[in-house]
Amino acid sequence: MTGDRTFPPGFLWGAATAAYQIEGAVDVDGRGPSVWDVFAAVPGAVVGGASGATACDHYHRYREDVALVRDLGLAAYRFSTAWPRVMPDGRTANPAGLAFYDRLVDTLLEHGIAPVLTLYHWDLPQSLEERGGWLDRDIASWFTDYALTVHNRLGDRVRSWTTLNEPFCSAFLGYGTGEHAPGRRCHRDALRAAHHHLLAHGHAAMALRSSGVTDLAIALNFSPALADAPDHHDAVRRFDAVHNRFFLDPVLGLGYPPDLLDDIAHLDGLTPAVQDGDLAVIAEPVDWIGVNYYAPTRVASLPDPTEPSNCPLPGLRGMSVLPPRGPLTVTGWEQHPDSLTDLLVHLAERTGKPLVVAENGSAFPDVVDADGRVRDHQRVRYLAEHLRAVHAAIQAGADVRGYLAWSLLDNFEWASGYGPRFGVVHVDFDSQRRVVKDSGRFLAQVASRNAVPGLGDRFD
Ligand code: IFM
Repeated sequence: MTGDRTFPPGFLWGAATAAYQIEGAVDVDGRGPSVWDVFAAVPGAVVGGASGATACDHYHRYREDVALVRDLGLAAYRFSTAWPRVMPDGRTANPAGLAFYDRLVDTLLEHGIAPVLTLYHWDLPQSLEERGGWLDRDIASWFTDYALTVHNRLGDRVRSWTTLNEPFCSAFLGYGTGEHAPGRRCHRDALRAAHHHLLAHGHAAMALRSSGVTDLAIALNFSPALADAPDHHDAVRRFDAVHNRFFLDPVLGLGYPPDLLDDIAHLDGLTPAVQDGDLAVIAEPVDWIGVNYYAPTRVASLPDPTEPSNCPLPGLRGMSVLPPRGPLTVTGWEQHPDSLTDLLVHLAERTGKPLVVAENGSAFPDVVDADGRVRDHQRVRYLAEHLRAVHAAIQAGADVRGYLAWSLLDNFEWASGYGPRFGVVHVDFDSQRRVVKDSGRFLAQVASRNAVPGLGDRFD
């Protein structure tokens, strides 16, 4: 096509999922309960009273799902292992649980698909939550033992290891706002939980390194703050500190940002949790940063810098979060691909590390047409625009090595249940029938040509 934007040779194309969102089989082969099983059973916690009990039944249908990845021509598949499947009580290995990931990895490799393994995508074993969960500092060693157990079993075949996915969500939404499992609502605790996530990352990263891992990452969710005028600069700074730099800077060896520590000092939550030597552990170098990007956040400063924010993140004051601007996705997120370009360019400069877009995607109201096709034009457009944005970042010098679309399958979208569909493959949750959407065909075409069509080019 005339306006093709070609990616560097070897650019990694793939799709991503997470265990609790797709596996189902929550009480099969010895899996123990996770915080999400317990949270989803609380009335009102999840839209429609839904849970991941069945989800996409991927536990039983993984061969079919891997075949889909192959049919899409994707070279990589990012998935997470479920801690409560591997260690039902969080501490004791379950051979049947490990055997599932053995089968999954072997099937991926049989099809020539590179496994990109994430160790933690929010499904903490409930028994560990009952011992304090992410509020207990010992979780750093519990997580490290789990990481080594998985690595001992799969390390001969899995090259790419990611410790945590989006600790922002499991700490702040799980322990601060209560929107996610375990549903606690205390900002002081959320800060402590966040530090323990990073500490667990650092300890596990060191242990994995010692075990020979040479492809190690953490996946962070970034939301760039946008303001209409320069006099709202302080709102941008405050939001960026809590949402983005809180997690990135310690991983880079920069410690917690001083301005963040000032902003959250009144909560007295973070500093008491940090012990001597912690920041050195968290600074264990990673090989790449997983960049999860969906949307920016619009912000404005408040005249009184001590006034509480309407955004319930720990410590946010003196600023407000403004409504997103259309066109929006089903989850109400603004579509703003330029923010992805800016983010990647900024992260490349700030981190000096290779980047992989480990998640990016959109939910729209998909319909299976009478002819069996899902014409999800809005998602095709979102994908095309965001891929052009990634390409623009590469052109501007960012070392972006891959793009893993969120998600391979429609799945359990946490507190939103099964409403928002993020998949490039449609799932009928009654029949478990999979249908590749037009967006899946589009992604396949992009992957096979290693190029995204230009603005004027049509995709049919
Ligand atoms: O579904 C989630 C995923 O688990 C983590 N990142 C954002 C996605 C969409 O909300």
